[in-house]
Amino acid sequence: MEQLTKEQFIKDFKAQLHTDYLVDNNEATAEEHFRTLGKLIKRYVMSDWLRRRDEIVKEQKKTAYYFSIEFLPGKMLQTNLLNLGIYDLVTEALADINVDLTVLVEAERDMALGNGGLGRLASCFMDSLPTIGAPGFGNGIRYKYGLFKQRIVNGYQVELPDAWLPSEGSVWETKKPHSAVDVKIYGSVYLAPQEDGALKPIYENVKTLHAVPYDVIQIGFNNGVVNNLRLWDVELPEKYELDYQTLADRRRVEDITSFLYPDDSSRDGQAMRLIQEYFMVSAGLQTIVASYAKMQLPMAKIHEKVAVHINDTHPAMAVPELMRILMDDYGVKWDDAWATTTQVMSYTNHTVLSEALEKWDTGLFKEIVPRIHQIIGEIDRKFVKEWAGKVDTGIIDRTRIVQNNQIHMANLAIIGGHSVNGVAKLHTELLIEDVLKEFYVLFPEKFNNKTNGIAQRRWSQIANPGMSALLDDLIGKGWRSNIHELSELEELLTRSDVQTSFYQVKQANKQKLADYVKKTLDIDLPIDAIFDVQVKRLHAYKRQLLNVMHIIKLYQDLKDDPGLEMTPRVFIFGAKAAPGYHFAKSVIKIINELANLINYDTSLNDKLKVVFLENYNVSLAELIVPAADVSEQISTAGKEASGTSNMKFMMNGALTLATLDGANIEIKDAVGEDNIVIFGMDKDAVYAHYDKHDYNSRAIYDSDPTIKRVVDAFIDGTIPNTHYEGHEIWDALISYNDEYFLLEDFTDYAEKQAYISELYQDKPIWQAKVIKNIANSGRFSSDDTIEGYAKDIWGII
Ligand code: 475
Repeated sequence: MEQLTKEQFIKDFKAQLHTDYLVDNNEATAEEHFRTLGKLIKRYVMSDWLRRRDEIVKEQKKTAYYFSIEFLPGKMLQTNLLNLGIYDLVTEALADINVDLTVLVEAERDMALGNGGLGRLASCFMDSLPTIGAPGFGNGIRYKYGLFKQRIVNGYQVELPDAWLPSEGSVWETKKPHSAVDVKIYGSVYLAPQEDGALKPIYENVKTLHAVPYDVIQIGFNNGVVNNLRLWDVELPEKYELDYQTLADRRRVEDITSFLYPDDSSRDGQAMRLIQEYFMVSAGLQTIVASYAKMQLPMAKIHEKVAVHINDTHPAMAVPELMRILMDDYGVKWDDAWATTTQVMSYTNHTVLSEALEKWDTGLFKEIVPRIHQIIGEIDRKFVKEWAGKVDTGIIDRTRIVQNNQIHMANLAIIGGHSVNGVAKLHTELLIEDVLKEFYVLFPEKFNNKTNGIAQRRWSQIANPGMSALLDDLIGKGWRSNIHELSELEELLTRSDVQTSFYQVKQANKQKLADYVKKTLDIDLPIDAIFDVQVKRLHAYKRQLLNVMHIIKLYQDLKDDPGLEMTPRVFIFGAKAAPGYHFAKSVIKIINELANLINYDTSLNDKLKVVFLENYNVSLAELIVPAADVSEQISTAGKEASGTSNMKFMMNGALTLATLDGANIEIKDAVGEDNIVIFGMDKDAVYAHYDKHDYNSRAIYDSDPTIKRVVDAFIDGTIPNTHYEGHEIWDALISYNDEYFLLEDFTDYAEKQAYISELYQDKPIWQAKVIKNIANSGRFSSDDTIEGYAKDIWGII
C-alpha cells in the first residue's frame, strides 16, 4: 500500500464511517468502528491484491491451492494491521480521535471454521504463504456457524451455535458472484459411446448446487503481497428452482454450508459431510482448471502450473474430481489425466488414530457422487492390476482404495498424489513404520516430513506485546521480521536484570489472565503461583485425566498435611469435547467439580486452584498462552501427531512438561534436555506393550497405594456430584485396562511435577531456562514450514 499518514487515515476513517453508517465518530458503536476499519484495510490493500492477481496470471506462476475442510483464523484485525505495517500509526490515530483500538479488537468475532490443531495450522499457513511471497491460496467452506460455543452449566459442557457471521457478512471477505460455478450431485450417470470410440458420461436427474466464492484477504508481513482464502457458499438460483421444490428440499441445500462438523476424532456418518467435501473440492477444482485453461497450455501438463494440497483426507475427492474434469470437460485421455493428476496432488496426514481415517460406504458414494464413484472404481482396478504379481497380494488388498464396500480416503489420497507427509519427525516415522507401512513399500519416494510451525507474529507480537517490547530493548527489532534473531538471547540467559524483566512481563501477563478469571468465574488466582496450563481439544489420548489425577494427589497431600510446604499452583484447563464423545464430556464434568471442591476449600490456603475456562478458542489462547509458566504436553507417546500449542507456549516463555511425543521431541532437541521436563514412556515402550499385550493397569493399582488412592477418589465420594462420571472413569482406568497408560506414567509424571515446583523456587535457574526456550523457538515458525512445502512438495518457489 501507499505511504499513509495519521491525518490521511483519520480523514479516511471518518469519511468511511459517514458513508456506511451515517454517523459521526463520537456516536458510532464499537462494531461500527471495527467494520469501518476493516473496510479501510481492505481498501488500502486492494491495489496490492489486484496487482498480485494480475502478476500471477501474466507471469503464469505456478500456484498452490491448500484444500482444507477447516480454517481457524480467529480474529484478523490485529494481524492485518501488523502485516500491513500500520499497527502503531492506526493505534495512535484512533487514540487522537478518542477511539480505543482494543475496544475494536473486542468487537470482532472469532472466525472459528475449524475444530483444533488441523484448522489452526491451515490458518497459520495462510499467514505465512503471502509472507514468504509464495503464490498459495486457501480453498474451503464458508460455514455460517463455526465450531459450537461451549458453555459450562453445572459443570457440564453445553453446546450452543456459534453464529459468527454478521448478517452483512464478514468484513474481510468479498463476494464474487461472477466466479460462481455449478456442482452436480445425486442422479445417475452412464457412459455413452461416441463416434470416435470415446465414452461420454450422460447424467440424469442430477441436482445442481450453485457454489459462490467469498474471497478473504491474506496479507503478507510488510511485503505488499496479498493472497486469497477462497471460501465457498451454496446458493439456490432461480434457474434450478425445479430441482428443489419444497421448503425442506431448499433447507437441505442451504445446510450444506451451514455448519462445521464438531468432531475431531471420528467422522460423522452423515451424507451431509460427504456432500460438503465434494462441494468444496468440485467448486475449487473447476475454478482452478478453468483459470489454467485460459493460459492455453496443454491440459495434460496442468501439474506444471498447479499444485493442490489435500489437508487431511477430507478433500481427498480432489483426485477423482480432477480426473473427471480433465476427462469429461476437457477431453483428456485417462492415462494422461492420471499422470498429471498424481503430480498435482499432495496429502498431509494429521493423525495416527485409525478411527479418524475416513472411510465411506460405497453405496453412499454411488448415490451422491455417482461419477466420482465410477472413477474411483477405475483407479482402484488399475491400481490392483498394476501391482499384481509385483508385491504380496496381502499388501494390495490392504492398500487398495475400495475394500469391503468401503472407500478408504487416505488410500485414495496416497495413491492419487506424489507426496505424503507427516507433521513431526516421530509422526512421519510412525507413518512409515506402522500406520502406512505398506504404502511405504509401494511408494517410498512419496514420504516426507514437514514439522508443523506457528504464525509467530500472532503468537508473539500480537499475543504478547509486553514480551515483544522487552525483546526490542534487548536484541533490537530485527526479530520481528527475522524470528531466528531470537537466538541472540542466548547471550543473555544468565543476566539477572534480563531475567527480572522477563519475569515481570510474565507476571503482568498472569495478572491479565487472573483479571479475566475474576471477571468470568469470580475466582481469585494468586499470580505468584505456578500457572500450569493444558489447553487443547479434549481427548483420551491427550490425557487431561493424567493431569487431573496429579491434582487429586496434591489435594490429598494437602488434606493430609495442611502445613505442607508446596509451591502454589494454578491449574488451568481449556478444552472442547466433541458433542458425541461421552468420555471426554465426563472428564470436563470431573474437572469442574474438582475445581469447585478445591477452590472454595480454605484449608488449602490458596496453594491450589483449578480453573476450567469455557469456550477455548483462538482469542482465548492469545490470552492464556503468554500467561503460562508450565505447558502440559502429556499425550501417550506415539499418539499426538505434532501438537502446535507446545510451540506457542515455548515461544512465550513457558517450560514444557512433556512426553517424548510429536513435536515435543523437536522442542527437546532445540532447547536441550535441561530446559524441558520429560517424563513417562517413550514410543518404543508403548509399542512394546502393544506387541507383548502385557499391560495390566489393575496390577499397578493393586500394588501402588498412592495410585490406588488417587484412582479411588473418582468413586469414593471425594469429588462431589460425579457419581456417574467417576465410575465411568474408574472403569476406563481399571476395568478396561487404561488404554492410554495413565497409571504406568503417573509416578514419573508426579515426580517431575514435584521437580518443577522445586525448580520454580530458584528464580535464576528457572528464568534462564525460560529465556533459553524463547531463544530457540524461532525454528518453529510456520514461515519456515511453509517454505518446505512450497519448495519440496509444490515447487512454487
Ligand atoms: C493433531 N482434526 C495435532 C495438528 O497437524 C497436530 C480430524 C477429523 C475431523 C476433523 N478434524 C480432525 C485432527 O485430526 C487434528 O486436528 N489433528 C491435529 O493436527 C496439526 O498438531 O497433533 O492432533
